[in-house]
Amino acid sequence: MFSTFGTLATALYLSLASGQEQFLASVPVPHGVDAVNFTKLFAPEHVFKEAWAEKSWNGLTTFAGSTPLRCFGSDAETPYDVAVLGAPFDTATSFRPGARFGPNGIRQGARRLGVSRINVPMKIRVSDHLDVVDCGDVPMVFIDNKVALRQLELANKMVLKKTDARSSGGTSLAKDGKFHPRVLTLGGDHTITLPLLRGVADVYGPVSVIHFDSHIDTWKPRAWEEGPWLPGEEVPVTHGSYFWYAHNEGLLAANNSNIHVGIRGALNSWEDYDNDYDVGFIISHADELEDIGWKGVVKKIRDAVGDNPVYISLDIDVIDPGMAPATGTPEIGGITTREIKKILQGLSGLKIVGADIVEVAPGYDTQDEITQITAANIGWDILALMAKAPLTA
Ligand SMILES: [Mn+2]
Repeated sequence: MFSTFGTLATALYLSLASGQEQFLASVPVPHGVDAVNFTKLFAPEHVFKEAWAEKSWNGLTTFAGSTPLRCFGSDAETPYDVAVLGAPFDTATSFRPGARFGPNGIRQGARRLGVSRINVPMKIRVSDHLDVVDCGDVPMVFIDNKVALRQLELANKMVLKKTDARSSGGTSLAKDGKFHPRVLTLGGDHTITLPLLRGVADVYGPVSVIHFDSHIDTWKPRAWEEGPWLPGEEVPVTHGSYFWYAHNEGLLAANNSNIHVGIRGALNSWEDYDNDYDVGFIISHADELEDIGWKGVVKKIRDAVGDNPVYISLDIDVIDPGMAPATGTPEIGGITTREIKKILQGLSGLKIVGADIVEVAPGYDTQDEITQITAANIGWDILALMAKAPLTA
């Protein structure tokens, strides 16, 4: 009933707006509703609030129907618990670019989800616990990666230094003893995780990272002597080396308390794994799901991170390219969407201080937006995990 009503109302609204008032007379009015009510219902104070107006295909597309906010402008003082940030950046990628369009692709994939709808497997309604807002995309320049990553770092830190909307009481995990908002970032290529980790480590100290990916991303950058850069110049970070930098900056928790899940990418040498261990990770390979199942993988993750503050970083290429083809560096033999949901459910209770979903490149997606829908659902599940566990010590 609502959709017929909505379509009719839209036609009437448009006709009113264009001054074709005589059109009104020719349109049959649904019983009990007159034309005056239509214009009333379209008043700005109703448009984004009334149930009939919040159809998944109309209105302003934010992540899972979260509240749109000018977080760095006129709404900077508004409190909230979780900020969704878009990071439209793909100029440090090694193969197919396109992830700069990821944030809006993931929002598009999230149109049927809602922060105020019940996540059935997670058994929770996020909005009962958290005020989630969508801050839109952080401006990131495309001509200088250092500047772009710095822009994201500053935006993320601006959000993190705020006080949250619904402090849960108890002792905060944060070093300053206060409760701060959490950030769910929509990438963007994976390089963005470095500036984001700088933000959370600033607030909580070194964090345990649960890294879902088909690649380890801990590669040691080649020395400048081997590269094209000028003597003395810092070797630029890429979407394959940001964890190496994060470790060197002291952002990661101690060895063995960070974990890669879903790994299957090729290596240049077995020494890459020695280096990976030195950066602080243990590995759960994608094949392991066949041997120990999702429960075994969950156990391995929980054993690794313990009670530490946890940051989740998920490269969409962890999912099999049959289910998530739209990404820069696809690898076959990945995790299914059902498996990732079970693994995420298994992380219930962990203190998730922040998260990102990266490497979604909508240009390579199928017309039915399968990758964007997958990424969006993973983000929705991560919000559920945040809602389940307040950041108390
Ligand atoms: Mn990857």
